[in-house]
Amino acid sequence: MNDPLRMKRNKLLDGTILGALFDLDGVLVDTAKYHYLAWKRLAEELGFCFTEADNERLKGVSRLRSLEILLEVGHRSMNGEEKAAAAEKKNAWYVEYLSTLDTGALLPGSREYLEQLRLGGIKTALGSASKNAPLILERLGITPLFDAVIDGNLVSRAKPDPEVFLLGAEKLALPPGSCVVFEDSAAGIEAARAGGMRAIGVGRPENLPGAELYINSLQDLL
Ligand code: B16
Ligand code: MG
Repeated sequence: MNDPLRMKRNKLLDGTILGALFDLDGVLVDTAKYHYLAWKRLAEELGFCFTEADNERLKGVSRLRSLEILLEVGHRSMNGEEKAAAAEKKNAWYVEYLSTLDTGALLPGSREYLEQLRLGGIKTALGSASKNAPLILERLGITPLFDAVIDGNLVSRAKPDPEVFLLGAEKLALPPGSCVVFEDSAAGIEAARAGGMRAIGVGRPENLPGAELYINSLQDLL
């Protein structure tokens, strides 16, 4: 059958790929809604509205940069100390919301695709900006499906810098050129390419320039 996605999937796992690196939020799990609830609560406390559309700008962005975008939206400013306190407050709320997180938050096909890759001998790593990534993986019961976990605690340069993915490839003991990255943010696709890796966009081509293949979710690759 002439199924273009199936043909691309076969081309993707053509034997040259030895490692797969996954972004977390937006690829494996939908935590954006919890981030949104916590940022909205902070905005309300500061006396302005923060919409879901505004929240789109925070996806894949570091915690501190997210706060700066939120302050831009509300036309507010803070000094460094105030920013640190506000980011900590938001994180405490976010972690509180995560306590309700369960396997239902996994995006379609996440667990199955990770399992399938590992059965096929492909190593897996997480490459996320989130400092809460280990907690989220634990809550979802998918920690054992990763050979390496690189998160916001281990990197100093945010995507589109390739640091997070290069470190992932290094931890997997693989050359970057033998790795593929799954990402839902434009900065993440750019980071993968800058690191010399193949890049698969989870989302629409117009939002994720530079990927070699676009999928709605990992379910498409099963
Ligand atoms: P935290 P990803 C990112 O995760 C989120 O998309 C982004 O909204 C968040 O600000 C960032 O992690 C930092 O998260 O506050 O938990 O350290 O897409 O890189 O997996
Ligand atoms: Mg993401």
